[in-house]
Amino acid sequence: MDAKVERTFIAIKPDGVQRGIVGDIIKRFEAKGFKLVGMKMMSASEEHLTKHYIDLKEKPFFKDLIKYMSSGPVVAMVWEGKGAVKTGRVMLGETNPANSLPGTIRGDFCIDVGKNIIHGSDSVESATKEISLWFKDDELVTYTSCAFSWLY
Ligand code: DAT
Ligand code: MG
Repeated sequence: MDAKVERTFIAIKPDGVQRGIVGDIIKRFEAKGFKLVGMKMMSASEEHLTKHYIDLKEKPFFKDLIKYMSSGPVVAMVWEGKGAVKTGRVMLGETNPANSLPGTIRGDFCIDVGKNIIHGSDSVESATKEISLWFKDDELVTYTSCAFSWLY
């Protein structure tokens, strides 16, 4: 695969939506140079979220996590670009906002691990799985960004 078309799944969690941080988050990914190829707002079911977080099923916080994630709408997105998965994680900060540096999304906008406002895929493999769980093929858009030749 061409490195420039690596894709990551990013979701603004219900607290990020309720607190009005959607625009700030999108702005950071746009400003970085990543290309938005899919976006939708939806209320995710517990069943859907259980599939998304299946690897954490045995964790003591799993039930609360599903309750929190299904407590309101989320904004699901797919961002594309060179190193989108790894760089996306760097932009998010650490899982626990207390360990996230200022300048990262979690470092700048939230306090508690149970309300950490944003999800980002942790590997190219999980990104592929998550994108196919959250988006149908025809919900992802193919287009050429006019910024492309100024970024690469
Ligand atoms: P990340 O979202 O950084 O990929 P993860 O996949 O390990 O982190 O966990 C998914 C979410 O579960 C995380 O964003 C917040 C919640 N979570 C993780 N560890 C937790 C903990 N120790 N207590 C409460 N919630 C936790
Ligand atoms: Mg994770």
